[in-house]
Amino acid sequence: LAMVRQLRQAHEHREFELHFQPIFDLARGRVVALEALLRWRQSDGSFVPPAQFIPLCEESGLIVPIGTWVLEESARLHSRLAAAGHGDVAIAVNVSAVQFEAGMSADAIRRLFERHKLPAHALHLELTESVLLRHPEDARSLMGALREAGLCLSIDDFGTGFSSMAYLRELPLDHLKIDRGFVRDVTRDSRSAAICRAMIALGHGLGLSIIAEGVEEAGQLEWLRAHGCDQAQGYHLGRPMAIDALLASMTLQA
Ligand code: G
Ligand code: G
Ligand code: MN
Ligand code: NA
Repeated sequence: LAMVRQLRQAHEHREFELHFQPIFDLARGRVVALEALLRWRQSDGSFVPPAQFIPLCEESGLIVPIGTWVLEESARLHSRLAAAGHGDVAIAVNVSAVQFEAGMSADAIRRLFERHKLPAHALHLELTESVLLRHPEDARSLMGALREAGLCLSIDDFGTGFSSMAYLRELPLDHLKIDRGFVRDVTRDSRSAAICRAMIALGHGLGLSIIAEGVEEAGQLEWLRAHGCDQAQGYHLGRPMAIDALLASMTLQA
């Protein structure tokens, strides 16, 4: 496929970059994490969105070396954050199922933390439900080992896949991310509100902190804060940005 060849070249020629979206703690009103989002830069300066190339990276296996690069780059940027006085801000990295199964090991993560002198919890992994369901026993033992190596683990897009209460009970997790589809109508639709309330209660009952995605309106933010949601991200709070722009905005806030 021509597109796969282009993607391999893009990786070799370092045409991928990471943008970062802030995640806010709602009680303290400050940035506690940045979600790293892969972007493919074109020669005219525009970006191809991930929805258009990540599925192909997964099918071709290219997501494994690209994902390794994303982790390395995130670790490097965490050191920059620390140097700018924001070492307590974590970087959250998306990991797809193929990459989790073929490209992740606790040893590699331990070496990454050592190489970059990262403090524990400097990096979060965002896993989707598909990661957990294909080989639940393997997933559970790898997650335990990764967590011991210093990572925090989140379930991404919670509620959109084949959610199972069994895996929530069994798996070592730190955060649950409420999918933006439930947040969108939370102030207008009693069913969305019921689901968000239930997810917050469920997560808290299991000792997890809850992150709401896709907050686009002040009213959604107020609802989430009033209902005990811990953290939030979305266009209302901050768009994904290149690291230099983001560091400048964080410095202005401080
Ligand atoms: O940035 P955007 O909303 O267009 O991202 C679309 C999708 O691409 C999201 O589901 C996100 O999780 C995924 N994605 C973004 N960056 C990465 C990455 O570095 N690795 C993987 N595996 N998925 C990513
Ligand atoms: O699947 P995942 O949750 O990783 O997807 C993250 C994607 O959501 C990113 O590509 C980001 O661009 C997008 N995103 C972030 N905030 C918002 C928002 O407020 N509204 C919408 N529609 N998308 C958002
Ligand atoms: Mn995510
Ligand atoms: Na999500």
